[in-house]
Amino acid sequence: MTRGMTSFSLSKVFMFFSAIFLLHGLSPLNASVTRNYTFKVALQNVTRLCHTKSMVTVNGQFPGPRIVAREGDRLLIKVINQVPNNISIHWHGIRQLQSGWADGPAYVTQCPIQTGQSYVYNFTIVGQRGTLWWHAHVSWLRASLYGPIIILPMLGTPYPFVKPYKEVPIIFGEWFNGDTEAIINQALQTGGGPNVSDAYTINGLPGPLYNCSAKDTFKLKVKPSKTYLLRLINAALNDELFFSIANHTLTIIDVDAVYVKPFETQTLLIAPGQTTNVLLKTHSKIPNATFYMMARPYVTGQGTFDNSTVAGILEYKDSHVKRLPLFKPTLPSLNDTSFATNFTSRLRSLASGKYPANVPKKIDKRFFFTVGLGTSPCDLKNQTCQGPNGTKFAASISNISFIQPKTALLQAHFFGKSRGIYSPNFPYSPNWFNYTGNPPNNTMVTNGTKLMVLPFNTNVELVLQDTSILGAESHPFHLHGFNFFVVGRGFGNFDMNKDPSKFNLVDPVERNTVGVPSGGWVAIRFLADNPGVWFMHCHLEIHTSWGLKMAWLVLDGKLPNQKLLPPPVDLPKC
Ligand SMILES: *[C@@H]1O[C@H](CO)[C@@H](O)[C@H](O)[C@H]1NC(C)=O
Ligand SMILES: *[C@@H]1O[C@H](CO)[C@@H](O)[C@H](O)[C@H]1NC(C)=O
Ligand SMILES: *[C@@H]1O[C@H](CO)[C@@H](O)[C@H](O)[C@H]1NC(C)=O
Ligand SMILES: *[C@@H]1O[C@H](CO)[C@@H](O)[C@H](O)[C@H]1NC(C)=O
Ligand SMILES: *[C@@H]1O[C@H](CO)[C@@H](O)[C@H](O)[C@H]1NC(C)=O
Ligand SMILES: *[C@@H]1O[C@H](CO)[C@@H](O)[C@H](O)[C@H]1NC(C)=O
Ligand SMILES: *[C@@H]1O[C@H](CO)[C@@H](O)[C@H](O)[C@H]1NC(C)=O
Ligand SMILES: *[C@@H]1O[C@H](CO)[C@@H](O)[C@H](O)[C@H]1NC(C)=O
Ligand SMILES: *[C@@H]1O[C@H](CO)[C@@H](O)[C@H](O)[C@H]1NC(C)=O
Ligand SMILES: *[C@@H]1O[C@H](CO)[C@@H](O)[C@H](O)[C@H]1NC(C)=O
Ligand SMILES: *[C@@H]1O[C@H](CO)[C@@H](O)[C@H](O)[C@H]1NC(C)=O
Ligand SMILES: *[C@@H]1O[C@H](CO)[C@@H](O)[C@H](O)[C@H]1NC(C)=O
Ligand SMILES: [Cu+2]
Repeated sequence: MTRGMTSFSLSKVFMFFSAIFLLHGLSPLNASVTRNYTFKVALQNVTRLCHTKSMVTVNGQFPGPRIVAREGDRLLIKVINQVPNNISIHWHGIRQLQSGWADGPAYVTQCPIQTGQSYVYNFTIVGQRGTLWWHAHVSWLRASLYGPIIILPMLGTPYPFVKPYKEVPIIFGEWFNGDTEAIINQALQTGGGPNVSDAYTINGLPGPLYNCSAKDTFKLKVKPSKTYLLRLINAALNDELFFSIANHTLTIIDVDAVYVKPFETQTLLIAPGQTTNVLLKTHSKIPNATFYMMARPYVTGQGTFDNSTVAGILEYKDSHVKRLPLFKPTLPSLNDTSFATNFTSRLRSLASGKYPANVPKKIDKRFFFTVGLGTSPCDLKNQTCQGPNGTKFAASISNISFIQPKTALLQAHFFGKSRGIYSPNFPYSPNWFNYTGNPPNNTMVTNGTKLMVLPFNTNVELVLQDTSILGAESHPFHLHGFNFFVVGRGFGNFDMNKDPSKFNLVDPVERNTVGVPSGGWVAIRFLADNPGVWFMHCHLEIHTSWGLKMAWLVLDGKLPNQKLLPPPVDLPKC
């Protein structure tokens, strides 16, 4: 069965937008089947804010098609590259147990799919239910190549909350009037910060608060006294977002495809890479009003950013009055760290008998990594670079800015050809300095392609410490191949004598992307039970581009089901 809408023209895509994004009658999906999708990566002209540009899309759709599956299903997704760019797709948050070849980050688990070539991503969904998403994982192509992955519980397994009347994916993105590949290439060449986006989008639509955009507004038409499940995804390149719907309360029930203890809030925070499922209970009487849903960024860094606001409209069907008053939500200020801290601290695993929180209790290896921005020397011949003091911006983990290899790390590992590709010596911790104190004199980073090697089934504790070298900043950190438990977080420098006693080992939130607090630290734990090479990076795309990334190499276990399988025959070549 091939889903997707390859034959639709784009105008039809717009017309049917709200229709295709309402998930009607999903319950007939069978249990544990193989679901086949075809993703044709092709150029498509798309117009927003009165700017038309040729964009890289999947099946001509922007945002891309949604994948709908049940826990336990196998997915076979054939990606066919019909654009000039190299392509690879990452299935963000999917565990990829024993299927590391299907994870997708370019030059980490695979060489990219070249023009005219194809690759079948082949993996099963194990022990996850909720919302994840897929996106390109090469250069900045995820600006337009992204879409939802909707994972329903196994057939006959109910949600641990009221059955929703309807389910609606809401995917946030960033629209640039310019070509994002040109923007990142120029930034990397000059060493300066990249141009910021021109709009945020909800399901690809910027909405009425931008010039020339009112017709491109996401509308959610609801009935009274119903519960809607909104599946929120932040696919923005570089911005964490606050989100709120006027006059409506949201109940958070799942993040990153793991159930959480439900709690109510007017506003939520969602970082790039994160997903959040919320219940929206509509008013019992049809209100004579319409309501904006709005999102705008949460920003802690020093650089310029897109401070605009995207809006969609929540409207009740069959409202009596024609011209209805419109209510707007109140969003936190752009730098409201106290809201961010408060909201984040309320996220707790459901930790029930059926959905336990299997937090590693006995730790085998402890790591302490710093994360943050720095500088590298200018390599322009006649000009000064546009980073701080004529340098280039760089970013690093433990002062090592990652150099992308020319072939995939996983292949190099599997075939025993790591020499000259990577070295297995990522440090356990960096040299000490006052991470969040006055910046050190030397802001220059080192660089390399270093991996941290873990024996199979290592219980890992990792503290990620933000630095203030070029100013403190929140970094949404994403680990491939695993979920982790967020056992602790705090501000200032992590104190290894005092802070661990405050760790939550009972019901910490389990997820795949976590914000390292601005000027603070976060402690995570995971069990390294998945053999392969697993990328870990900041999900602010510009920080990844500047080198804020590294990879773990998890070795095979002894049993047959603990080993990385040989690569598929169609694995792309570099
Ligand atoms: C999907 O493809 C696989 C392998 O090509 C095939 O065995 C299976 O029947 C297909 N499933 C559907 C639902 O078409
Ligand atoms: C996009 O627009 C350009 C200029 O009008 C046109 O040449 C091209 O064929 C269009 N591409 C697609 C995929 O429709
Ligand atoms: C998908 O992977 C499974 C497990 O390795 C394998 O048995 C199956 O043949 C693969 N399917 C395709 C179409 O490659
Ligand atoms: C929406 O909220 C505003 C401010 O809190 C309030 O004044 C207004 O009456 C509410 N409107 C509806 C229709 O609930
Ligand atoms: C909305 O307006 C209609 C007609 O004016 C009225 O009958 C209805 O009670 C109003 N609803 C609310 C919630 O005020
Ligand atoms: C957004 O930034 C622009 C340019 O820096 C500034 O003029 C404007 O006031 C800002 N808007 C908001 C809502 O902060
Ligand atoms: C947040 O920004 C406002 C101005 O928009 C400023 O007055 C305030 O000091 C800032 N707060 C923090 C914590 O940076
Ligand atoms: C945190 O949020 C809760 C619930 O909204 C609120 O009651 C509490 O006052 C907040 N605390 C802080 C420090 O903002
Ligand atoms: C650098 O400057 C020299 C002399 O002005 C010029 O000949 C050369 O082309 C310049 N090189 C670059 C890379 O701009
Ligand atoms: C840039 O130079 C100024 C003045 O020399 C200095 O105060 C500042 O720390 C430097 N910044 C960086 C990032 O090196
Ligand atoms: C680190 O810097 C902070 C802020 O300047 C300061 O309060 C703290 O005492 C310093 N810590 C150490 C161990 O030097
Ligand atoms: C940093 O530079 C300042 C001023 O030049 C100097 O006083 C200080 O000793 C330097 N610190 C280190 C650690 O080199
Ligand atoms: Cu970052």
